[in-house]
Amino acid sequence: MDRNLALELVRVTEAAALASSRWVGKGDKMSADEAATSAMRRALGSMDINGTVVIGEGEMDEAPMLYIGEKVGNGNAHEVDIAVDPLEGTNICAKGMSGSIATIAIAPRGGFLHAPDMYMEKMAVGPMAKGAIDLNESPTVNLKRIAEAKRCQVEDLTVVILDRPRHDKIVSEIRRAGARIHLISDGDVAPAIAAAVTGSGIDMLLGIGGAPEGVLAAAALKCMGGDMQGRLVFMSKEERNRAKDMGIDDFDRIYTAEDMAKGDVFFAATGVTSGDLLKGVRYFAGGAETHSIVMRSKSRTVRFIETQHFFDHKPSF
Ligand code: VTB
Repeated sequence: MDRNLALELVRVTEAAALASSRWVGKGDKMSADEAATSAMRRALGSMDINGTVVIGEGEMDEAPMLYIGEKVGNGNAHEVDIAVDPLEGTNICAKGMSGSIATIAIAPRGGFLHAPDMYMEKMAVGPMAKGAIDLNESPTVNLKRIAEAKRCQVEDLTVVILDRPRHDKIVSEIRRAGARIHLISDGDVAPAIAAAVTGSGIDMLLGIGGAPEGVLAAAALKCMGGDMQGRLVFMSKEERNRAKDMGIDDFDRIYTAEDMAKGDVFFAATGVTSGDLLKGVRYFAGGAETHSIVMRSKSRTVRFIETQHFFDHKPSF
């Protein structure tokens, strides 16, 4: 795929971030998500791709735009899978809390795991700990292996976990093991990526979150040479049946980043509210500044891009 797709992807996430950032702290997560989704859909329309949304805003009858199966792009050239979360962390945005981002990833057709909208048990680390993780082992064992791989002490490690009752047991175990914990209210894609950014202060994402968000994180970690494992968590027979309908038959399978994002993968994200990975949108008279990350698995190139937008010369957000 054309390497310039990466820079076009930043335009897509910048548009979504600029549109949704007008809703920061307004207490209206639906409007924030709609703003991000329509801006992303508009920006995708001019891309030189023949894209099919495989991770999106929901099924066709649930979402007006960027629904699973929707065709996006101008239809030229590359036939690709598209995975989007136009506003990852709608609650965070609506409350003006940290860590909401606009995200997109593309892969060759058939490259993404078509994760159903259900939970996934996730473990994500950066390149230094690649090969050291195993979802079949306890958090204590994994922390020891990660510390050994990163040539540090367990006590030096920081683990990001969604602040949910389902994580009480692993939180207690991690505290007993001696590692530090950063509990987040929402948004586990950005911290998973931050685990692969040297100096981020984050070493691992652990716990149960959304499976679609897991595929997006896997795409990013593949681009960065990080490591990730995911295992679907079925909360009902209906969810098992839905997964089966999507071609998933091994319900206990551990998916690696490569399993979830195959081929030449691109990933981009733009900060909406500042967090562990990216700065949020900051306004100035007549414009705004955005902070994005964009990368490609083939080159392993990771770019952080600060962009100044001047609304007199482009659509205002
Ligand atoms: C997870 C997480 C997401 O929503 O899906 C979470 O992966 C929902 O978890 O990043 P609960 O059902 O326990 O609320 C996010 O935090 C935001 O979409």
